Amino acid sequence: MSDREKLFLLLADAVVAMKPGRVAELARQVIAEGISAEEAITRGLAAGMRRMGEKYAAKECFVPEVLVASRAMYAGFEVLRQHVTGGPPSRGRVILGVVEGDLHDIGKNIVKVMAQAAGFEVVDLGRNVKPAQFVQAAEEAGACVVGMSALMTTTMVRMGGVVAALDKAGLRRQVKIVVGGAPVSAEFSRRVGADGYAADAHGAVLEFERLTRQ
Ligand code: B1M
Repeated sequence: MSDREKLFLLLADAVVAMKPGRVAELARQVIAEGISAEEAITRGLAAGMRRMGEKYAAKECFVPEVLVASRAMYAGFEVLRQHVTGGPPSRGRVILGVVEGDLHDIGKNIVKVMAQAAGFEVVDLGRNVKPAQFVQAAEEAGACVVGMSALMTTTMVRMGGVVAALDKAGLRRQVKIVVGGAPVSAEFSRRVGADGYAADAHGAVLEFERLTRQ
């Protein structure tokens, strides 16, 4: 295993161990060693959070621990986000939000940082976002992409409503729609009429790039 791979693993381990100080220290080491901040976010911080999610699903930990781990992840984020290399000045505006009824925003926040790193301007609507808010933001910002996140099977169904609202507002031609979040799949994205889907934050940015190139 190379030194950088080891560092990514240590970062993920420190997130799982819920140690913000250690995560921040390792993030500073990433920068000092000239390693890509984007890669450290995806393969270190996000990987650690994914492991926490799996531990939770296996009943090896509880929600408070997942939240403390997310605080550790954000400690690393704060260090790394200043070092993510931007793409060209602006590749366009992306509206991001977690759909109505859903308060899970950790994954969406990772997508946000990765999109900003790639040169997109992000308008972050936060969580529990109603269809009308997506429409208003897309109109006001002249957005090229609307990205939606959902973490629950009960809320992912709201994505179709947002697609319909954008359509009704006459924005569907100019705005590409990308969906994601743990229960969402490529098949589901097609069913709700989205243009793109990604399983992780890196994939989300690739989708934004693909769809804005067309
Ligand atoms: Co809750 N929760 N939660 N939760 N929570 C889940 C999602 C759940 C699967 C746990 C379980 O039961 N096994 C379950 C949903 C079940 C279902 O589908 N129906 C669940 C539930 C039921 C609930 C409550 C109802 C619990 C209750 O109160 N009884 C409640 C609902 C609140 C609400 O939303 N209305 C609730 C509350 C919470 C907390 C507030 C305590 C907290 C959220 C804190 C926060 O986000 N600020 C929380 C947490 C932490 C979780 C788990 C443990 C972890 C989620 C997470 O952050 N993962 C989760 C269990 C699990 O995942 N196994 C669970 C890490 C994150 C980095 O991954 O968000 O998937 P993720 O993001 C990834 C990809 O999905 C992708 O990229 C990201 C980074 O690579 N991605 C995109 C995400 N968005 C994207 C958008 C894109 C593209 C890719 O394009 C635009």
